[in-house]
Amino acid sequence: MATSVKVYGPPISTAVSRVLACLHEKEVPYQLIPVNMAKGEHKKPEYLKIQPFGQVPAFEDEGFALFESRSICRYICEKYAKQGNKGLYGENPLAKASIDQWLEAESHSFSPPSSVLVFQLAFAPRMKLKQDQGAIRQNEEKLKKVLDVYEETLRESRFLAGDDFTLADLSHLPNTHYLVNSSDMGELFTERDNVGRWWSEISSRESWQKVVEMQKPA
Ligand SMILES: N[C@@H](CCC(=O)N[C@@H](CS)C(=O)NCC(=O)O)C(=O)O
Repeated sequence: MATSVKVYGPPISTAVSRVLACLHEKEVPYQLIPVNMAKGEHKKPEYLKIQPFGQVPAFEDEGFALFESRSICRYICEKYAKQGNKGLYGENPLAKASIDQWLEAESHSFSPPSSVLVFQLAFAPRMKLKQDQGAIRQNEEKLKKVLDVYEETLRESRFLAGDDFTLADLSHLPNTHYLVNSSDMGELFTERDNVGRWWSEISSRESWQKVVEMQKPA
């Protein structure tokens, strides 16, 4: 059995929750280390030693530190290849390339507009910040175009990288969760037949539902 890895940061952070969902899929035991962002703990010199950009998550395994949630997920899948969901990061070069392709699409096409919308619609009201209506409109249009591509892909296959749930799908859970459950943009997903079916399937996985539980206020 694996030794316990460490994840630094709050589960409500989208990037932290991506890593937690991956650890659950891979059945890797972990220790969650709180980082009080309201008190600026993520900008303190001690923390910057493991995450030099002063962001969450940071991750440690065997005394070795990593940052960037998608890289951490890839590492978890490679290191713990033989346990949990064995196909999460593919089992041959072509499967991995297809998953990587969609991980890159998530990071470069889906995440930029969806992250702005998550911040503006889900977090700004909680933080009592004024919403930027121009940014909301602009990024809604960008996200619609991305989701039109997803709709066509998901018409042909059950998941983004084929017939199995993979890291490519998992990486979309955090932002989509906030947009569907804490904003009025949920219909962007649910009104598209195949994106809606895909969302309903990936969000009901036990690995993600555990993260959702962790996000609820104590
Ligand atoms: N690309 C990074 C993004 C990390 C990130 O943006 N984290 C946010 C929380 S979701 C954060 O730490 N924000 C505080 C800050 O940037 O000061 C990753 O995927 O790990």
